Amino acid sequence: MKYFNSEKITFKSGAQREFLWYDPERVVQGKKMKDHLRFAASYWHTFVAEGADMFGTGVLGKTFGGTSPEDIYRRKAEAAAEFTDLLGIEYYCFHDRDIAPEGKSLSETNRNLDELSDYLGDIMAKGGKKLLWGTANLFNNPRYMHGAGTAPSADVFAFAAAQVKKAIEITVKLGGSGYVFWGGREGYETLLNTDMALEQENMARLLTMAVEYGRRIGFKGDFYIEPKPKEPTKHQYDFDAATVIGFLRKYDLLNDFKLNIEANHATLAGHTFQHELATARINGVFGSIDANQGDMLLGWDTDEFPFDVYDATLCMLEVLKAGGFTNGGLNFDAKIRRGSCSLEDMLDGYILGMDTFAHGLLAADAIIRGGELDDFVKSRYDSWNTGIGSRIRSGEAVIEELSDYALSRGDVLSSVRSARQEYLENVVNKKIYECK
Ligand code: XUL
Ligand code: CO
Repeated sequence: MKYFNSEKITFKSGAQREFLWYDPERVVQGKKMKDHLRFAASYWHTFVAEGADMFGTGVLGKTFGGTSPEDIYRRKAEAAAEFTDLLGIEYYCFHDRDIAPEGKSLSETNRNLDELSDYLGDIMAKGGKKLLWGTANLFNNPRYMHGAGTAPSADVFAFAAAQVKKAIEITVKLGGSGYVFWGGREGYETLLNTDMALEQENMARLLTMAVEYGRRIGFKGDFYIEPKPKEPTKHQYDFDAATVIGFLRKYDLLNDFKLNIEANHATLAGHTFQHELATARINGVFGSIDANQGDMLLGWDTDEFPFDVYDATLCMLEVLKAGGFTNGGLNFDAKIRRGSCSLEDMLDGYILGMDTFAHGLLAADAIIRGGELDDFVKSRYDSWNTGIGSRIRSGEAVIEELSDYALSRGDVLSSVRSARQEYLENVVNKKIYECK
């Protein structure tokens, strides 16, 4: 069965659809490009969402010719296998509800999930595709209108826990290397009706139970939290990387979780993508990435396919500095615009994103090899390696000593050097322009 009208997409093939930068077998820093980038297809945007928005219904059917729910979900799985094959993408990610329909009861839903995940797992494994991560959709169904792990109702919390348990089982069954928590409705609209302390404690309880269960049934991959500051709630508890790290530390979960950083969520939080990645890296919790980009003129999560090579370069610089992905990868949590209403437009979207990140990887590699940025940062902080700087760092210096030092030293303005931002920005541009 063929769902997409396209030939296989390869590097500089001269065909109508080709990669200009993504050359999977090309070796960069001793590793193949495909292994640096570990691209994944997001099941929800690619094989489920039909382009509905607040003002209109779907414009691009995703039943793939199926008629009954069972048939439709099987065809989605077949389409996923074909689509990832056409692009040479090795990984995929899903929510439980993306891959099987909800039944009339939780047990019927779980049965649907068992059957359809078997079908999906087999068909993907046959094509050599691997599950990057699974997750539970704890935000769509009306029962979660006030949250799931942070719901005011203990019954809703228990239902969410049951869903997480099952989603972890499916992830393990399909050999997933990660499990994501994105707090869909874990936040609040107004504090007038909210016990923020209890809600956050309960969230920590759910995460603790999930980790304990996952490890007990043999999950060896990484658990991730995906920060996002707002939307759908006015305030999401997992606001940004720093907030999540503080939360994990408070509830003694820092060793159990890494972060899944999403570009558009970073910008919604008022940060750059690079900032969020660097925060994760320096705190030892860099894990995986949801690759997309937002529209700076809009205040919501537009989930566009990334075309900003500059941002992708700084992202890949962080990834390389973090030592690369282990269990994580670049998941395209991205959708084509509603006006792009053919299935093949999705191929163009992925090509756009994959080429952008391939270019970013090459530019980041060139920045590292050139060494200008590293050298500059090193020399900018060189006063910390000798004299008073090293005494402060080692903890030997007390505040009286610093006072005596400052009094004897006189004005320190002469030790202040230029930050040379524009020089460094020129270096980055040059690497982006020159890399091939
Ligand atoms: C929503 C979002 C999700 C998560 C998975 O903004 O990013 O799709 O990645 O639940
Ligand atoms: Co995401």
